Amino acid sequence: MTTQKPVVVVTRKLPDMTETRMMELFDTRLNRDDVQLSQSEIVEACQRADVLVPTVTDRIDGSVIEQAGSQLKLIASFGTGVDHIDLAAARDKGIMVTNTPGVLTEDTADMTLALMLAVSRRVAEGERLIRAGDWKGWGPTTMLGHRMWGKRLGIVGMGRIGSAVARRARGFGLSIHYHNRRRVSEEVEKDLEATYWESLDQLLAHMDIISVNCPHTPGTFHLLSARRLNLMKETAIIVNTARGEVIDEAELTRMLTDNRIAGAGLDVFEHEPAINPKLVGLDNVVLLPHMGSATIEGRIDMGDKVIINIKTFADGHRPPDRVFEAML
Ligand code: 8YV
Repeated sequence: MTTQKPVVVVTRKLPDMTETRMMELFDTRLNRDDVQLSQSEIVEACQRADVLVPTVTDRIDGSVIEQAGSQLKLIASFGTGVDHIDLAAARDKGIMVTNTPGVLTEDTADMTLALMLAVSRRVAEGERLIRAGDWKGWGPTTMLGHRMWGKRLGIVGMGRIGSAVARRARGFGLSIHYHNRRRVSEEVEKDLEATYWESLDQLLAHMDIISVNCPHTPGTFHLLSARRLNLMKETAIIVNTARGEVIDEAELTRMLTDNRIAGAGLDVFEHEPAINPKLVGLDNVVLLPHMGSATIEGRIDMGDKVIINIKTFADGHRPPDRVFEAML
């Protein structure tokens, strides 16, 4: 570090409590207006910061890292996903990267279940009907959705969030199936009453609900490719609270339009904040603006994690949430 108190540049407005503590501990530069930084402003921030605190909305690519000043030693990201950061470039330049895992698990799992329910039981559609003034009253065959109880849930990515989804889903009477790069321990499988499917193709072909809960990495980009999506049952629904890039969104949109799949609940998109206009016109889709982890409690916990990571680093210790080690 170049100064006693590290220069910490925060790219977005964080909770007041987090910002106040950061101002006390560090030489902190805030973005009070919350206007998203341009690429050149991000580069400029990297030229004066000892520590950069970006979010998912900032693209910290190879070019940004290359132009960063030699004083930049830590990127303490506010969020769990790190697909907005060129990790290899950061590592090559000796810049440590930390994130905020664990504290948004339960909130994201809650939102996953909310989307499953919303799509299965047509919650958003019913709400739209009332607001449009079109509700003519109860009818025995109107607004019929599908029962969740007794159906098969296929979780793609059985990490922290996938497991939290499984725990909740048991309570809704779903049987739990999963695919993961590595099979989880027998103990965890037993605890979650989860069945492992080595073949993702087979999992997709046999489930009623698919939940995407894996991170976006070069290896999971379009993991749910056009070919794989087309293996799903026509009656199946898919929910994504992970990253839009994991699904071939164009093909998913075509399938939803042609009723080759029953519905989708999407909290994340391939080209955020742009949304495929065709998705917006579909009734069998519930769309949310990337709010899976958006709780006040979660954001404060994320802020605490960022502060701990910076403080331990500034004090010459190894911050707890080092991304490179976690990836090994
Ligand atoms: C966060 C997320 O809100 O942490 C993540 O990976 O996707 C979000 O839920 C966002 O990343 C904040 O930067």
